[in-house]
Amino acid sequence: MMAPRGFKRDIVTLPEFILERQKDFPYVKGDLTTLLNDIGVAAKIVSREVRKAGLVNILGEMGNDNIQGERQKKLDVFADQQFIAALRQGGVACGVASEEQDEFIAFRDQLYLGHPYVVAIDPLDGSSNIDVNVSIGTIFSIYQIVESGREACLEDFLQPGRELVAAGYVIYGSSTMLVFTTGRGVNGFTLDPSIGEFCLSHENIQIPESGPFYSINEGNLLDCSQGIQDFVGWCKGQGGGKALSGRYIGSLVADFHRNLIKGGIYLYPATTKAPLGKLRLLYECNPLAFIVEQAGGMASDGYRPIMDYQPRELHQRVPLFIGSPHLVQKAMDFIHSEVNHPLNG
Ligand code: FDP
Repeated sequence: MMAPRGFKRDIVTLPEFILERQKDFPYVKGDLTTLLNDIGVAAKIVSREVRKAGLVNILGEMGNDNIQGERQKKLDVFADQQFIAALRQGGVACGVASEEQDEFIAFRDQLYLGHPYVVAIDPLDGSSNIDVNVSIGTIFSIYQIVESGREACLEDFLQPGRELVAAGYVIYGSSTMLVFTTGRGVNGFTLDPSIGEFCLSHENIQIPESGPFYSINEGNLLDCSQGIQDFVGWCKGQGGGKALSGRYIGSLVADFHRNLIKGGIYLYPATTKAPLGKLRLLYECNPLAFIVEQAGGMASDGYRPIMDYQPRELHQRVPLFIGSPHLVQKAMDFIHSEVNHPLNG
């Protein structure tokens, strides 16, 4: 139906936005559009469950451990199932790797052969915060398969971040937001519960060059290298500079989102107990690195860009320094100035 003359609606929904941008990707004939919409629908279903979690007594542990050795919460399992089902039903992805699953899943039905995408997903990040009503999130990344016309295999998932076609996250916070990039800037959509649609609310997000926040689990600091300890000291104003504010929610998506909008750095460095840090390259670091670079920021392991890693395994971990370029560079300067670091020899 035509809109009346002179009438201009002031909202743009996620499907409208994606459709409008489809012309940026003529080679995929709308498949990416379908895929992003499928993720958007699953996100709405998960958001609905997160919102009523306390009411329907869905909270609590399921009793089994995932591959990371963490206790799975019921909502993790629910979110995992929802996203996998949405991707399978959508018929555009030929496989999915989930942080909650040991192995990737290849959709083997004939229907999926020839479909060009695989998806890596962390269905519910920050799960230790579920029971205490703190923001949690979903992180997703989309790759084209390496060789078309066959079923998904491991090499399709083990591609460097530079090969990402799209990545995004959903934050279930004071409102539910979906933020994504297809390599042409970063846009954010807020779920309007009254119409059940993600509406464009943050167009072309740019991270500030520097910012007021540093985010680290300081409980680990004494297990970190001297360079990291010195950098955190610098963040606190040691050396005479202005102190930053410490903010650490303990939900990566929420900490990342705040710093993306307001400026800051999030770091999860190597520690003596976790020499590769805690966060996963495929499910967490690569997608957020793609987003932050698209927004003008930086993501590094302290030495090289996260996006340049050649992944070796699905659940690989990597140290992460991500956020405003000035602050990430500063962290790297401290790390590089450390004399006894094994990589500085
Ligand atoms: P969680 O274990 O609750 O799922 O990678 C997962 C993650 O949360 C991140 O969301 C979060 O930033 C980090 O771990 C918190 O780890 P610490 O408790 O070690 O700080």
